[in-house]
Amino acid sequence: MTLDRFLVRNQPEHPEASGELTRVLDQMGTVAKIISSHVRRSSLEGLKGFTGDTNIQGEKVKKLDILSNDVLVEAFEYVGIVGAIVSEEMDEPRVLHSDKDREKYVVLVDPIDGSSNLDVDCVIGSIFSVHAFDGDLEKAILQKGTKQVASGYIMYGTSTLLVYSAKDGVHSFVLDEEIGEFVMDHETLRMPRRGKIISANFGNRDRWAQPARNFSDALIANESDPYSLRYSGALVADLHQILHHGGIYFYPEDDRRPSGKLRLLYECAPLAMIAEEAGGGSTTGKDRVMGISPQSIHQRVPFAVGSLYEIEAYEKAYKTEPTG
Ligand code: AFP
Repeated sequence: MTLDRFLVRNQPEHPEASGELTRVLDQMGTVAKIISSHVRRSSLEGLKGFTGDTNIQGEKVKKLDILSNDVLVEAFEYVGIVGAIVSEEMDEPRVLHSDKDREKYVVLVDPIDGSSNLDVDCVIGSIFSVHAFDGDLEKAILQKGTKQVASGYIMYGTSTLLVYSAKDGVHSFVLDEEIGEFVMDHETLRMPRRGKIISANFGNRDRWAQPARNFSDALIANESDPYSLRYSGALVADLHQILHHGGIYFYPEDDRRPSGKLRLLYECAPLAMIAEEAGGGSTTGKDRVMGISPQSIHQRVPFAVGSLYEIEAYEKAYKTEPTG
């Protein structure tokens, strides 16, 4: 079953069964193939390293970040029904069309997640979220995660995978490079209720908010049923592993970053939706990530995502020791 066939087969199940969401998701598949081919050839094409610029987040921009951003903008300009793109790499939303009758969606993306991994040939990803758009751009962008029409990620690892949900479960496809198609590897991905993986940057442990420290200390102290630490530097890769084996990824607020590091609209909310659709959850510690009303396009939030058991324990740690 290829991605395009699956999208057409499932079309009537989408809330907007006009075929237009199918076009957006199908185009995401094309984007994934193009970026994947650049990733695979990044050493040969001289795509490693920085451009010399700094983005709105204050982070140094990599060549592949920009190239992937351009691929996404061009691809959705072509589709016609996407009114605008919001990207980690662009200060402001990029308006693609102003034909009010045709625009149906806004696409929000992190073109390359974990880009520091690229220079050492480790796993990276792309994250996307699709919002409905009825002509009011700000309203369309600043929507709660619960309002997402679809979301997903692409993982450039040993294989290239595309994982998405259109609120009908989580579907996973692997790129067959010989035929140039995404082929289904899991029709429905379900996350274990409790897992074995703990994924966080423990180098920051002493800076974390106290509840996050208490939570991780308690998990690690459990000698009878120990957790395995897995942290790759690419959220997509860590979440993908947790989807299969269960556990928790967290990037809490710390004394340098009171709102955490990760961006709500194009990192946390789309992956929170994937987790929830797979039977897991996501929280800031205090609030369900999917329920947060965004205030700005590049807003950051503390983020934990994973199996229900670990997410509940994380929230309990915040209730027991509130951060104020
Ligand atoms: P970039 O997308 O800017 O490379 O950051 C990656 C990321 O957002 C997420 O994918 C990682 O889990 C996390 O940041 C890594 O951050 P630290 O290096 O601070 O652990």
